Amino acid sequence: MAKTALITGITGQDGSYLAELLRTKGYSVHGIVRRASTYNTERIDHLFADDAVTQPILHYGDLSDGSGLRRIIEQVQPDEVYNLGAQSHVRVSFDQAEYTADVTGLGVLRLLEAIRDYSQRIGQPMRFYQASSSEIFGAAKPPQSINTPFHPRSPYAVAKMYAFWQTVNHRESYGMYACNGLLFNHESPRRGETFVTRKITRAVGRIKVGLQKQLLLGNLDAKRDWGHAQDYVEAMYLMLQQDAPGDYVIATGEAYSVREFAERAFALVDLDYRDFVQTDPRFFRPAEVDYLLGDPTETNRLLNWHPKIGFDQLVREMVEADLELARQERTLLDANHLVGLKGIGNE
Ligand code: NAP
Ligand code: G4F
Repeated sequence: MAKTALITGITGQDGSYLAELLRTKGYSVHGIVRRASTYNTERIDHLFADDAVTQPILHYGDLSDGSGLRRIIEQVQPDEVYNLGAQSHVRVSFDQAEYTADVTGLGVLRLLEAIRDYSQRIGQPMRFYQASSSEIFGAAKPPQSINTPFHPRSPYAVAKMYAFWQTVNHRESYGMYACNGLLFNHESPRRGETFVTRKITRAVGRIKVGLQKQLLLGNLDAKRDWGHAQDYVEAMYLMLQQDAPGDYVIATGEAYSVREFAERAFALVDLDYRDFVQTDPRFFRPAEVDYLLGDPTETNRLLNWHPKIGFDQLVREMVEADLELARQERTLLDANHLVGLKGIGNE
């Protein structure tokens, strides 16, 4: 029998790659999409070009709407639930702290309780994956492993920490198969354009074709352990295929600064980042996470998971995709079609 998976956040970067992966494994994939005034399925539209049998089935829902989540769980009866939905931007969480706590924190409790009640009622266990984050390590000294104490530094990180412990608590209290994946930063050409890597590679493409003159950034010295989202969704899947549930750190074990990312990205199109990048106080955060470097040794052993795509390949893939996008924008502009910059300006 084919397994059924339900993905919250299917329209996001990770949700789109996970939906692709689960399809290749023969799953029937369902996804929760929040209602917006414009279409927000751009990252998964290609999945609807294929055979109708393998297309994901989408449901309107929202992590702030517990009764809607319960209804979807009862309709879909999934074997596995992947909770990837969140207000996921750290900088924005300082502006929308209460909303972030509601969706990124409480949303997990709503989902866990819906699963608990329905599983108990029909006697069918469901496996649960929580998209936890390296952000909850925050100010903790690197390298961070599963044994490192948490020290969150933003409303987002505090909400993810709450969600982490709710997931552990449902495992310990009710025997649920519930896992936390503490994923370090992972990127791709599908990364949201207001996260720093994509902000850089979008600018590289646009500057190269003459659509942008400079790039304003915040803290260039922050360091992150950057992997590729395609590798990381494989780890999510593996976590739900083990004999027992657990919590896992997913990382590459290598860290680079924002400055190093920018340097390499600009160099790939024969430009010097110092000619274009300027710092702007708008992009600094009230509290910064200076240095995230994961120790994935335990995970490598337990899940036999190893990332395949390294830092250089990641930067190259993102730059190439965004250069192509910028060329398309250039063509549109030359044909008198408007090309607008997105974002509200402090992300
Ligand atoms: P993303 O691209 O920002 O996607 C977030 C998803 O959540 C989108 O589908 C979004 O829908 C959905 N969403 C937002 N608010 C929602 C709500 N109120 N109800 C239901 N869905 C909602 O994030 P990502 O990079 O794929 O990350 C996936 C998950 O992993 C997130 O929980 C994130 O916090 C976590 N995480 C990410 C990283 C990373 O480096 N990427 C690392 C650690 C943890 P729209 O498309 O409509 O906006
Ligand atoms: O790309 P970022 O916005 O990602 P951040 O804050 O590390 O969060 C991401 O990774 C987390 C995992 O650790 C996820 F949980 C979370 O959902 C998200 O996916 O910023 C990375 C670094 C920060 O130190 C930031 O201060 O880049 C620095 N930075 C410098 N200038 C900038 C900018 N970040 C952004 N977004 N924009 C800038 O102009």
